[in-house]
Amino acid sequence: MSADTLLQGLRTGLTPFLGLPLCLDPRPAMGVVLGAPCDAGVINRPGARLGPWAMRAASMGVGSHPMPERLRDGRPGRGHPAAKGWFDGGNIPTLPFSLGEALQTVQATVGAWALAGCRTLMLGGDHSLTLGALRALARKHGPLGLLHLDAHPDAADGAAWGTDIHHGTWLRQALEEGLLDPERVMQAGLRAPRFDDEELAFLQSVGVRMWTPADLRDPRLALRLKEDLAAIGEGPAYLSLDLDALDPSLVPAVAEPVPGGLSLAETLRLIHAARLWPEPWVGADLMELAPTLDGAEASARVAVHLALHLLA
Ligand SMILES: [Mn+2]
Repeated sequence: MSADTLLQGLRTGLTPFLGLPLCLDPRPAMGVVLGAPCDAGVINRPGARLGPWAMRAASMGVGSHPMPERLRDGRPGRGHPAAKGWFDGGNIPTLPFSLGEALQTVQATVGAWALAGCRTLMLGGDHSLTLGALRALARKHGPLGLLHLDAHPDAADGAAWGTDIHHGTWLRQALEEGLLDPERVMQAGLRAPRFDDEELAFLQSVGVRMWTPADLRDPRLALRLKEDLAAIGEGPAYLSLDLDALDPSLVPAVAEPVPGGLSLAETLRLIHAARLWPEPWVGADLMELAPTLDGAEASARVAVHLALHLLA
């Protein structure tokens, strides 16, 4: 399948994500991958509007499903996501100039696919766009659980920049709009230096489960970690990955890299915890890849690797 994908990409010059069949109109299926090419919500280093193209290009011919984590466990491969009913739905037609309009377009597009019964994997785009997807999916499923991997809490008070919505506020918005079940929200990878601690106090006050890299690595907290990860999936849940959760030595091409991040193995362990949930996640995203900052396609390759595990 991956050889076909590579040949098809060479022949056509088109590179749908992982070689999935392209389908621009919502239809009943297992799921759809949607690009979200907007970075109007970025504070410092822009470029994430080009993320969907970079991830599609980096996905050409890499293979269709992950190597089993351990060859000795004898489990067979899980097959190509196309065979399980995944499509590439193209890009959400966000315009680059207005974040408000982009959020409405994301909500409408994700909502239309969700209405057709599809799970959605969004390729960002900056992290503010997650709010549009959550608005769409909470309308269908009710308040969602959220596993949020990020260096930053993304729950700033909008007053600091004079706007309620940017890539550092979407989680607060989602909580205040009732899109999430706060007791089923978990953040992992938090480590960004603080301007103040109001944001952390807010998250603690609503019951969000917060994990720094050091906490994740503390063996005394292993049971607690397992319990928290399980709790997120006790109802419909969303999985949101800011690529800056990973260490910048691995993923430098993000808007706000922060040293001391997660390894690939740590990130995969968190993603794999979702496999133990009673129901598969209803939506997921990979946000903040800014390919203009990438060298040797390294960050985009990591994003594709994570996507393969999300779809496995
Ligand atoms: Mn983020």
